[in-house]
Amino acid sequence: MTLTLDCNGRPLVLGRPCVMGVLNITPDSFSDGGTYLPADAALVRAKRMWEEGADIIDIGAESTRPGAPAVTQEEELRRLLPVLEAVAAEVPLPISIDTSKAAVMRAAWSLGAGLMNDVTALRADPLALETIAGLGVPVCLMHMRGTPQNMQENTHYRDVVAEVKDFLFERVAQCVAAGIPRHHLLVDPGFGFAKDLEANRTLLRHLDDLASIEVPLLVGLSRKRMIGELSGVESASERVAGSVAAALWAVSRGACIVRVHDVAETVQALRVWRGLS
Ligand code: HH2
Repeated sequence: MTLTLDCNGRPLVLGRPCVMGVLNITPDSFSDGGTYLPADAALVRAKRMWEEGADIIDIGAESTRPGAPAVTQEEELRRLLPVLEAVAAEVPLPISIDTSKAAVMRAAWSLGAGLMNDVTALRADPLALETIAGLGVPVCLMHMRGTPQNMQENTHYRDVVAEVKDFLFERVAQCVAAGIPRHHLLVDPGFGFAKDLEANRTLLRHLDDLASIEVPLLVGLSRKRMIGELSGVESASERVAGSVAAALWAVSRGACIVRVHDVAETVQALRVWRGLS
C-alpha cells in the first residue's frame, strides 16, 4: 500500500522515491549560503525546483553545518515567514521547515507548512514533542550527537549502525507515546552530523538495516563533505554528479526521500533508475 503523508492539506505520495529540494534562506549555509537570502530570490528558486520536478521543498532559516552559530527565534522567524508565505501562495507543493524550535513550527504551520524537519529529533526544544502532536503535522526525526557547534568532536562509534538505529527506534517510540501517529513519522540517519567519512560510509553501506524501524527513510547527502572526500572535489557547488550518485545508492537501499540541492539532475537520474528497475 502506498503511503501518502498529509502535509497540511498537500499530499506527499511516497509510492516512488521523492525529491526534497533544499531552500536555504541563510547567510552561512555550507554550499549556498547567502544566495537565497533575499525573499524574491528564494521564491524564484522555489518555483524553479517545482518546475524541475521536486516533490517537496525544505526551507531552512538556520544553518546546521559544523560550527554554524545558533540563530535566535526572532531572527529565524524574521527570515522564514515572508518567504514561506510567498512560496506557499505560489508553489503548490508540500513545504517542509528545517527547524528545531516549537514556536517556529507553530508559526510555519499556520502559514501552510506541512512537514517539520528537526535535525535534533524533537530534543532541543522541550515544547517540540507536544507541539508536533498538537498540530498533527508529520515530522522527520534525524540522528545527531551534540549540536552543530560541537558535533564533529564526537564522531567515534563502537557500532554506528546499531547506535543510530537504537536512537531512531527510541525517538519513534517517544513520539508515539506523546501522541504523534506513527504514520506521521520519517527518520533520517543524519549524514555528516557527528559522523566522519568512515561512519557515513558504514551507514550508507548498511542503510537497508534501518528498514526494521518501519518508518520511511529520508537521507541528505547532497554536496556534503563526504561527497567531496570521496570524489576529490573541493568546491561544494561542484559536487553535483557525486551527490546524484550517492542519492541513487541511497534509494537503491531503501531511502524514500532524498534531500538535494540539485533537483533537476536528481529527478532525471531517478527517472532513468526507475525506468530500468
Ligand atoms: N542536512 C542539512 C540540513 N538539514 N535535514 C535532514 N533531515 N537531513 C540532513 O541530512 C540535513 C538536514 C545540512 O545541509 P544544508 O541545509 O544544505 O546546509 P546548512 O545546514 O549549512 O544550511
